[in-house]
Amino acid sequence: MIRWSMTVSDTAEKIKKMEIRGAGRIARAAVAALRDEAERATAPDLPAFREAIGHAAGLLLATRPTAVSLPNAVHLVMGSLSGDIHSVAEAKERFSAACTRFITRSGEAVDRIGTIGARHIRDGDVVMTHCNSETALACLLQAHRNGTRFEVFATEVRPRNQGHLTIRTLNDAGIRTSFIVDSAARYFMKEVDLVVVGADAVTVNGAVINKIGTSQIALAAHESRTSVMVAAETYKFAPRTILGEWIEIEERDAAEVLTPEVAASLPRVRIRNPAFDVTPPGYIDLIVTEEGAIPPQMAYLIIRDYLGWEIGEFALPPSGPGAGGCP
Ligand code: RI2
Repeated sequence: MIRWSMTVSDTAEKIKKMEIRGAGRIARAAVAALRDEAERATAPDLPAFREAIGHAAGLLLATRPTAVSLPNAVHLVMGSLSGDIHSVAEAKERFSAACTRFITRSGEAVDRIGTIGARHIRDGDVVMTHCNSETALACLLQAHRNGTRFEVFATEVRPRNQGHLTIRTLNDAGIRTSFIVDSAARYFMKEVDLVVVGADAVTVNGAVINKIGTSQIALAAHESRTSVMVAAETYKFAPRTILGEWIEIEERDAAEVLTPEVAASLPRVRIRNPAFDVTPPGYIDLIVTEEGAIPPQMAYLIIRDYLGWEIGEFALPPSGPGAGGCP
């Protein structure tokens, strides 16, 4: 089978420019690029191989700061290069297998979330979605395949208009859809039974970081007692938040919002363009993961039981007398 191979720098550039976008796709593309890089590598020995892959991983990690699927995926596959390895050939084999495993599992996770999430969509429901999440869409598409009759309100998603991708998918699947500007979300919320969105990151307290505007929609849903369901693979949960680290919210180029010419004519106006916002756990009813649906308050368990230690993002301090901790 011929596999399309892209260099790490090509992939990094495409992620930065959002030609490759969506938290899950970014993670899979980064891992696929690392796998290709490893297969092509001509490093003379193991330290040189590890260094080359580490450097490539660094380039990918520097592309977009918010979606933790990216560092989680990279750390997960980089873990396969630690421990006893005796040759470059063995390292390549282990690394390639780890990358393929991640890509396969990531795809399977989306399917399983679709199956579970679809069960929360009932006949006659009106569903609102925001941005373009393949995981959220998996729930809608599966519900449609199950024969559930429902309709969707999809937002435009300024400034990058990812809503256009969403309505294309919904249209092609034959799902009745209304396309609305972002600011119409509250106006229509009284007609909506369920909000379904994806996630770029989930913190230890169950807050969800997703496309800018998600928290306003969740607030409007909360006000009108509409349920909010988040579709998120376990590798979107952020172990580092256990250690008190914050998730950085990416602020993108002002040119996405106003053309440079218009911006230049408004010297006293500052353009702000955050790509994501934070929805507090109190506005979320359910997070559907491939391990099952959980209330946001259970985010810690997902990190502890399915993710954190495997990724190795946090090491427990050594135990025993005199070994760190409080005096
Ligand atoms: P899936 C996207 O970010 C959106 O915020 C979307 O909700 C989220 O990633 C999750 O997407 P962006 O890349 O992984 O458009 O579910 O900034 O596809």
